[in-house]
Amino acid sequence: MPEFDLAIRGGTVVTAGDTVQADIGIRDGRIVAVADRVEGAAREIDAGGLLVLPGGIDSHVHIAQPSGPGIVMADDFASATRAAAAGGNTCVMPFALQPRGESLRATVDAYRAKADGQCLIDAAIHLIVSDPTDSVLGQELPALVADGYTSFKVFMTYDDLVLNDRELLEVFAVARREGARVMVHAEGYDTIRFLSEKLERAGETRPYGHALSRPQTVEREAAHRAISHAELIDVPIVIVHVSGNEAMEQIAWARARGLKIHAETCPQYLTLTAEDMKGIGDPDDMAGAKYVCSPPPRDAASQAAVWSGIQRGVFDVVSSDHCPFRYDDPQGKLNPRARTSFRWIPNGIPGIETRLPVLFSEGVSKGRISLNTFVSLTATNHAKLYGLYPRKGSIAPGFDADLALWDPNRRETIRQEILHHGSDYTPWEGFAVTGWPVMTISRGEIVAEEGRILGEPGRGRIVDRTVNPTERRAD
Ligand code: DUC
Ligand code: ZN
Ligand code: ZN
Repeated sequence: MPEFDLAIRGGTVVTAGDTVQADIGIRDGRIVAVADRVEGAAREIDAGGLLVLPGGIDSHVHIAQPSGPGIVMADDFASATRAAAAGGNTCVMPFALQPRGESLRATVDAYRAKADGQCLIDAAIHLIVSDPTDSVLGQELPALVADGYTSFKVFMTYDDLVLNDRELLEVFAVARREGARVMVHAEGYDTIRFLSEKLERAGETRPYGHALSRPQTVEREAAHRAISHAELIDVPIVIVHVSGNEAMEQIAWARARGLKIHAETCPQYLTLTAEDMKGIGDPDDMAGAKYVCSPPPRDAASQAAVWSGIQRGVFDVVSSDHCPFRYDDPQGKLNPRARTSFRWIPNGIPGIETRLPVLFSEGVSKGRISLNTFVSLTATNHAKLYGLYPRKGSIAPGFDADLALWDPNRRETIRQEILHHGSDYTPWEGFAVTGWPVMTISRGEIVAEEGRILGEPGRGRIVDRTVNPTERRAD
C-alpha cells in the first residue's frame, strides 16, 4: 500500500516564515511529510514552476445572511464556498447574525442548518451579537464559546445592530472572561445618521452620498472609542475593515501603548476609491451602487496609507469582507428604495474569489510585500487570530492538507464571466492581475482546478474551535 495518498512534487513551498523547494506527502487529508523528495504516493501532482501556498483563509465573509426587508444576499453556502475555492481558499468564516429579540443559540442552529450539506470547503462560524441581554451575556455566549463558536462581531452602527457603549463593554467583558475574540465594526451611528439626513435634505441621494455620509472621522472616532473600551476591560479586539489612515493611526497609537489591538483591511481599500461610487457613464447614476460598502473606499492617499500600514505590520489580516448582493435585481442593489436614497442601498460587495489574486498581484507581483507576508496576511494570521492554528494556516506535518497552487506569472483579467459567485457583477471588472491560483486542494482533495469546480457540495466541514486557556481571564 502506498505511504501517501497524494504527493505534490517539485513546487516552491511558501509559509509565513520560509520559502523552500520541497515535496509534500499527504495521507488521510493531512500533511505528513515535507521533504526534499517524497516517494510512494498513490497519486502525484507536478507543481514544477508553481508556488505551493497554504490555502487562503478568509476570516470575514457574509453568506446567506439576513439583510433586511426585501433584500436577499447573493450567495448561499454552496455558491460562496465554490467561489472561494476557485479563488484559492480552503476555509471561510461567515457570521451567524442574531436578530434582536431572538436567542443566539437558535440563531446559530438555524445558520448551521443552512450550511448543512452545502459547503465545498471548510467553514468556521463567527457570531454577530445584536442583543446582549442578560441571558445572552450570562448563559448563551459562554455556552456557545465552549461549543466552538469562539469569536463574535459587534457593530457600532446600523439601526438593527448597533450596540451602545454600555453594551459594548458588557460584550467585551464576556470575551475577556471566556477567552473569545471580538471583531468590531467601527463607525459611529449618530454621526452617520446626522450626516445622512443632512445629505438627503440637500438632495444628495445618489450612491456617492454613501461615501459623504461616512467620512474617515466617523471611523476614527469609533475606532478610538472601541480601543478605549478594550483598554478599560483589558481585552484584545480586532478592528475590522480598516479603510484608511485615520483609523489606522488610532490602532498604531494603541499598540504603542502596549494594547493588543488587531487590525484587518480588505482589497477594496487598496484598489477602489469613493470616485467609483459616482458611477460615471450611467445615466441614472446608479452604477455606483456596485461599490457601496462600509466603510466606503476612500482615495489614492488612503490606499497608499493602508499599503504602508501593511508593510509596517499594522495589519494582521487581509480579508475580503465578501458581502454579495446582485446589482440588477429588485432584491439587491437596485431595490426600489435604493433609487430614492443611498441609505437604502445594501452595504457590501462581492470579493471572496478575487481577494487573493488582487492582493497577490498588487502586493507580491508589484514588489510591495514578500511572498511570506502574503501568506501571513491571507492564511496564517487568520488561523492564529481565530483559533484554527495549528490545524490550518500553514504547511507542515500535522496540518490539514489545505493548499493553493499558484502560477506567479500567469496574467489574467478579472471578469464576471469567469467567476463563480452568486452576484451578477464584480467591482474588479477589467482589473488586470499577475499571479493566479491554478489548483485548490482541501484536506487532500482537489476542489478547483483552472476555474473548474471538482468536489461535491457537502464535503466541506464546519470547524469548531477551542480557546487557548491562557486567554481566559476571571474578572
Ligand atoms: N460590515 C461588514 O462587515 N460587511 C458588510 C457591511 C458592513 O457594514
Ligand atoms: Zn462591518
Ligand atoms: Zn463584513
